[in-house]
Amino acid sequence: MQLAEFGATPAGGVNRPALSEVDRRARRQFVQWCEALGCVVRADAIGNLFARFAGEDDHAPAVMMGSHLDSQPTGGKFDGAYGVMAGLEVLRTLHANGVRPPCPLELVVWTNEEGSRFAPSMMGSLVYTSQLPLETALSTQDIDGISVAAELRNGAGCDAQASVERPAAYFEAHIEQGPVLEAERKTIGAVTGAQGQCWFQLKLHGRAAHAGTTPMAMRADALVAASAIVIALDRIGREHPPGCATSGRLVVNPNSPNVVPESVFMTAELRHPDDAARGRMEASFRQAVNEVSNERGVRIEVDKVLEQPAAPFSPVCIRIVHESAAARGYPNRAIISGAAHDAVAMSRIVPTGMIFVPCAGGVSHNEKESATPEDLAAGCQVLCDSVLSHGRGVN
Ligand code: HGY
Ligand code: MN
Ligand code: MN
Repeated sequence: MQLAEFGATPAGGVNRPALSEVDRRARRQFVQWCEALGCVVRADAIGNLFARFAGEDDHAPAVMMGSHLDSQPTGGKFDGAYGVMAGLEVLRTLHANGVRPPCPLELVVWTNEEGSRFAPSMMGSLVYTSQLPLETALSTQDIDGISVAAELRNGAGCDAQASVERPAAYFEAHIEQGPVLEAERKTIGAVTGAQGQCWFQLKLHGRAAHAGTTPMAMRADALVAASAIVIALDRIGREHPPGCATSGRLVVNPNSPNVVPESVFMTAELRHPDDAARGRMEASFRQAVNEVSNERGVRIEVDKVLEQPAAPFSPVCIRIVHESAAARGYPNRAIISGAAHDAVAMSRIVPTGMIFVPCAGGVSHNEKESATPEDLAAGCQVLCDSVLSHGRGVN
C-alpha cells in the first residue's frame, strides 16, 4: 500500500509509467527497503535493479525472484508491484528470523515490463536475456519523443552499476489477472507457461482534405482505414478461440473535426497458446491490412515490434510451486498465463516458475484491480518456500 502511493490515482489505481519521475521515486524507495536488510543493490545497463541477499554459500549461483514496478496508465496496485513486494517480504522474513538461505537470493525489478510507454513489453528482461539488443532498447522513444536512454540518464533509482550473472532459477509471484482461481476458489496457481504473442505498430498514410468540400469517393481517409483494421482484428480474435486480438492505441493526425484524417498511428497485438494458430491469425491480419489499403487508397506501414512464442515453464519449478502450496494446505491448480510476464523472457535461459494468486473478478489493467491480504500472503509464503527449496537443490 505504501508503494501504491507512488503514482496513486484518485480512482484507487496507480499511474507509474516506466522510468518516469514517479517510477524513479518508487525505485529509490525499493532500494532503501532492500538496503535496510543488508542487501547490495545495483542496476544493469537497461536499469533493471538487483538486490542481493547473501547466502550460506555465497559463491553458489543465486535464486532470483521479482517482477516490475512500472504500471499501465490506469493500472492497479498489484500488477507487478505484488511480485516485487512479495520478494521483499521474503527477504524481510529471512532477515527478521536470522535465516541465511542456502544460496544467495536476487530480488529484481525489471525495467518497463508493461511496454505501455516504451514498446515492446518485457523490455528489461528481454535485454537481460539477450533477446533484445541493448542499443535498440535505449534508443526507443515514447509518444513525446523521449528515449529510454534519456530517462536512464535521469536515474534508475540506484547509482551502482553492474551486470548480474544468470541465476540458477527464477520465480515470480503475480496476480492471475484472470477469473479462474477466484471462480474455482483456488488460492495458488502453479503456472505452466504463458501463451505466445506478437505486437505491431502501424502507420497509415491518407490525405488531409476539407471535410465539407471533398466528395466521399475522392478521399484517402486514414481513420476510416484504421477503423476497418480495428474491426478486422476483433473478428480475427473471435475466429481463433482462445486467442485474443487487440488494438489499444490509436493516434489521429491532425485530429481536427473538419479535416479528413491524414495519418494514423495505431498498435495491434495477437495472442494464442498455440504458435501455429497465432501464425494463421497474423496471416489473416496482414491480408486484412492489404485489402483495406487497396480499398481506401491509404498506404499502410506494418512494423512487428515483438514476437514471443508460447513459453513453457520448467517442470521442476512447476512441481516445487505445487508441492509448496500443498504443504501449506493451500488449494492449488496448474494454470497457463494469458498475460506475458518477465518470467516469459527468463524461461528462455533458466528454470522458471510463477506463483499466481486470485484477483477480484479477474480484473486487471484497471484501477479497480484488487486482491485479498490472505491470498497475497499465501502467494508470498509459497514464493518463500519455492526459492528456499530450489536453493536447497530440491529437484
Ligand atoms: O501485456 C501483458 O501481458 C503484460 O501485462 N504486460
Ligand atoms: Mn505484470
Ligand atoms: Mn501488466
